[in-house]
Parts: sequence; C-alpha cells; structure tokens
Amino acid sequence: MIIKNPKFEISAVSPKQYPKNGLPEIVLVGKSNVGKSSFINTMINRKKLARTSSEPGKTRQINFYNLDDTFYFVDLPGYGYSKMSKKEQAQVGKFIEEYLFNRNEISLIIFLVDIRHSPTANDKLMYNYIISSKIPFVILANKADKIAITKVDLATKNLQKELNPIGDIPTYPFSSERKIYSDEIWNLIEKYI
Ligand SMILES: Nc1nc2c(ncn2[C@@H]2O[C@H](COP(=O)(O)OP(=O)(O)O)[C@@H](O)[C@H]2O)c(=O)[nH]1
Ligand SMILES: [Mg+2]
Repeated sequence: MIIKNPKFEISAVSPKQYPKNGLPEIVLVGKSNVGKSSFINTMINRKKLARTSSEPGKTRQINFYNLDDTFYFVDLPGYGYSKMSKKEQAQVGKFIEEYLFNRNEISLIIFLVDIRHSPTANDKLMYNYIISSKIPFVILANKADKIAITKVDLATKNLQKELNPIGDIPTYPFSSERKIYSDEIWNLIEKYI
C-alpha cells in the first residue's frame, strides 16, 4: 500500500474527541517503549510523524493518524510504565478499556511484544482482554533486529507459545530498524481495512 499523505489528526483525551467519519482503525497495543509509535513511522516511511521516545510512558492520550482518508493508525497509551503512579496507571487502563470495548471502527489490533523477553504479566492481561473483546488481532514480536537473524523465527514461535498456546493468533516478527518485515504486515492490514 502506498500512503501519500499521512496526517496526525488528533490526540484524544476523551471519547468525545474521537474521529466521527467512520474510517476503519488499526490499533497499536503494547507496553510502554515496546515500539508502537516507531511501528507507525516505519510503516508509513516517516521518521517523526508519530512521537517516539526513549523515555517510556509519555503517551497518555489516544493518537489518531489519518492515512489518506482510508484508515487510521491509532496509537494507544502504553501500559506497565512503573514510574506512573498506581492511580495514573488505573486511569490509563480505564481509558484503553473504554476505547477497545466501545469503538466499532476497530478493524484490527496489532499487539506488540518484545521479541527478547517472555511476555510480562501485563502483556498476558492485555492478551486475555483482547481475546475477550473478539476483535481480530495479530501479535508482533518486535525489535527483531536486537537478536541474531537466525534466532528470529524460533523466538517468535516461543513468544506465541507463551501467549497463545493454541496457536490460532497469527504471530510475526517485526522490526522498525529492518524493513524486511513490513510487507507481510501491510498485506494483512489491507485485508482488514
Ligand atoms: N532496535 C529497535 N529499537 C526500537 C524498535 N522499535 C522501537 N525502538 C526503540 O524503542 C524506543 C521506544 O519506541 P517507541 O516507538 O517510542 O515505543 P512506544 O512507547 O511503544 O510508542 C525508542 O527508543 C525506539 O527507537 C525496533 O524495532 N528496534
Ligand atoms: Mg509511543
């Protein structure tokens, strides 16, 4: 898919601000710092459209990126940011929940986990939560460039086994540094929008 004019549309702090044009939404979910914003930038070939940070936990809003008036990438706040107070974490959790459970426009959830580590307790909670929402989703084992290329397939399979032992949720490696993984993901996105 060729995206001509990707635009940041709105940083929503409440559901009233969500776009009202009914375009399909592809949603990025995952813990803080796993690479959600970088994923968006990589897929649309812009270095800085989505704000990335080496300092985790900066995003508390739901950011909508309009791709040629065809669909949105939706960048959700990350969870599991330990420097956020319990109260703030709970507020962010509620905001995410409210969005995921009430938003009919969601076409696909892209769930990012770190290829180098076992899923965290919060990853497992989020996984169960997404399953219960019945929204189509895929798992991406991100930061694949951080391990030897010969180990990528096995690490991806192992992550899938831990999160999704039945093996019915498509799981792919991904890396924002290595473009080799993005074509397959574009094919998938096109299928869902
Ligand atoms: N090596 C590597 N670093 C990545 C990758 N994706 C994101 N990062 C880095 O991880 C940090 C957090 O990324 P960001 O996209 O802001 O994560 P977010 O909090 O999930 O939105 C930044 O320093 C990124 O440059 C990746 O695929 N490979
Ligand atoms: Mg981010």
